[in-house]
Amino acid sequence: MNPRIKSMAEYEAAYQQSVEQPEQFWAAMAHEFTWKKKWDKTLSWNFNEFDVKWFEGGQLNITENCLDRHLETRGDQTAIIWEPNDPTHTVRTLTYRELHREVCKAANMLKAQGVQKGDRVCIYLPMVPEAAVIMLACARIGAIHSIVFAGFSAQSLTDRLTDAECKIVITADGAFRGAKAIGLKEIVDEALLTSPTVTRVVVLQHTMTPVTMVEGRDIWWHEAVSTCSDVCEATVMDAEDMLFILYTSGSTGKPKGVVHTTAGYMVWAWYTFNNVFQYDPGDIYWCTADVGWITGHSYIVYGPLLSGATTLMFEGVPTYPDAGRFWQVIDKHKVNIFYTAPTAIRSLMAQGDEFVYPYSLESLKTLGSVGEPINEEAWQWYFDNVGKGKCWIVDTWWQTETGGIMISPLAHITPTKPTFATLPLPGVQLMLVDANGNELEGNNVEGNLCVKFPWPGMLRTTYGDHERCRMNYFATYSNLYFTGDGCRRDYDGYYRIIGRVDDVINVSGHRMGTAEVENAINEHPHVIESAVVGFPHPIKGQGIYAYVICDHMPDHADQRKREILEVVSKQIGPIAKPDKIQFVAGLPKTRSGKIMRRILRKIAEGETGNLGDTSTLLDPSVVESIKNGALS
Ligand code: 7RM
Repeated sequence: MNPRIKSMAEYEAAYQQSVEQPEQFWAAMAHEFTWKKKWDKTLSWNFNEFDVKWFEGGQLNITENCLDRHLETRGDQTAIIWEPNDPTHTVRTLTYRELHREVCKAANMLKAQGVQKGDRVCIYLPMVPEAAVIMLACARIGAIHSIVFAGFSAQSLTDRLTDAECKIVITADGAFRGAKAIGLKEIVDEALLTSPTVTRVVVLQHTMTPVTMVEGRDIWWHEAVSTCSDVCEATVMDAEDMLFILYTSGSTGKPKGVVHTTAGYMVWAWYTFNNVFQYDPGDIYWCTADVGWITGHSYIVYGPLLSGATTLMFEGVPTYPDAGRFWQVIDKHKVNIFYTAPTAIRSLMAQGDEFVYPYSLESLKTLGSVGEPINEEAWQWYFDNVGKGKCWIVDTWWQTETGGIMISPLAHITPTKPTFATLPLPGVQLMLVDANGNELEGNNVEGNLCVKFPWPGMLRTTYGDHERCRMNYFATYSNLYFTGDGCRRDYDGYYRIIGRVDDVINVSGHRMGTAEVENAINEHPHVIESAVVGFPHPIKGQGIYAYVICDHMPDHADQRKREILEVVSKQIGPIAKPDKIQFVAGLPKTRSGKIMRRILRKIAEGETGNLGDTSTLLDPSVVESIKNGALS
């Protein structure tokens, strides 16, 4: 079977084979790679205990497949193009050969700092090529990277460092974001006051922001690598050895560390990248995500490099120096494939078409969307104004846990329909179920989205707590992976993702647990209790609406609101700041003490009439008073 699908007939054949003979299908794909030793058993699995292994007994190193494998054929081809925050600053490029050298140097640097196979390395960096270099350097020596998005607060960083027991943090003096420079090292210093496992900090010089270096703990990247050799043999890894941890929010508690392992993730990132985007040699590919999110892992770094692609990394923001920045970068680098999030599309659409018109955008062939449902208006604007009516739009549905794209059109192959992620990729066996777990068969049905068979890129556990992982994903419905999303299958059998059905909200494509935000708000000394829900937001997709009970109704409500925003920023990061805060005297609770979020959601949506059944409430009168004080 040729790994690259070229027509709908080939898609159908590949899909069918992937269901009927999954092991043969994925074994054929895995043979495309360089292995130290081929695997003994392609797949073993059990969803109820949750134990999944792909390519067991196989040995390899993913960086040999990202780098060494390409040296002979495309060593001088550009691997990474880096576009800085400031358009007047110099672009950097790294060929595959140069990237290979940088990775080997950084790998030797990590070794020299005492990092060993299996150790966890935290990466807290801006969008610079060194972020990709250090990820691959970790993988080169079998260390497990845990990237923390550089917009998260010191407290969030501490939580993640502690959970993964990281030994070392790789950071920078600062990060440029539009007109601002953010002091990253300062945030790391604060986080390390309460992160006992970290004994070393490597600091990349980037913004030239002055920093304090702690004697015996902190070292400069450029000094540490200066003496390192650019030759580093790749450590032999087992197929199921951990490749990375990435923290993501769920409906309860603190974010959990989703674990991906080596071979399955590799095959999935590569297979999905190739087929969804239909990447052709020479194409310039740009994904606007940050490497701190799974999209950055799979579709800025691993997927493209495994495929020998040229991947563009952008340090800046869509609106700096103005709202034409994305389009200017596309023309400047002749980008062929562009992958971004609906929230970015909506915010640029709101700025007016005059920011798009000056640019030709004629290099574009394919446009991608990811992170949240794309509404029809945004889809159409993207198609008409960015794609000029001639580009394919691939609306890609997937999750941190899935490792890579699961439902998506194949560019220039699958007929698209606005707002539909369309069809599952080969290897993805979906099932829609009702609340009781009964399968919804046939078309024109809507229910909870599950997957009934393992795919190579799926998570293997959540770090340090396998039972939590099993409970989260495999206990809701027997023998199924539950995604947490609601989904409709239409008359054509096409899938449309509706959104989360659990207590997770999606704000500008950022996943957040309502409990996480509530816990942050509750840190304010005058807050007694809070309840957080999402509400429809024209740009962000969902906004955050917080109902807050204080010890006394605050006299200076605006002041108190500002304090709460400050607390949330400190606990999680600015992305978690509520859009609306309503002070309330009580929350609608059932007799067993559960907050009825359904009611709060309706009020946040602006619903003033029917709120459904409130008869099970302990005190139905609180609903009236919340309704009266609702913020429009
Ligand atoms: C890749 C990523 C996952 C959640 C997921 C959905 C939502 C993602 C789409 C989408 C509708 C899409 N990973 N989601 N892609 N909803 N259409 N194309 O975003 O772990 O951060 O979030 O995002 O709710 O469960 S994530």
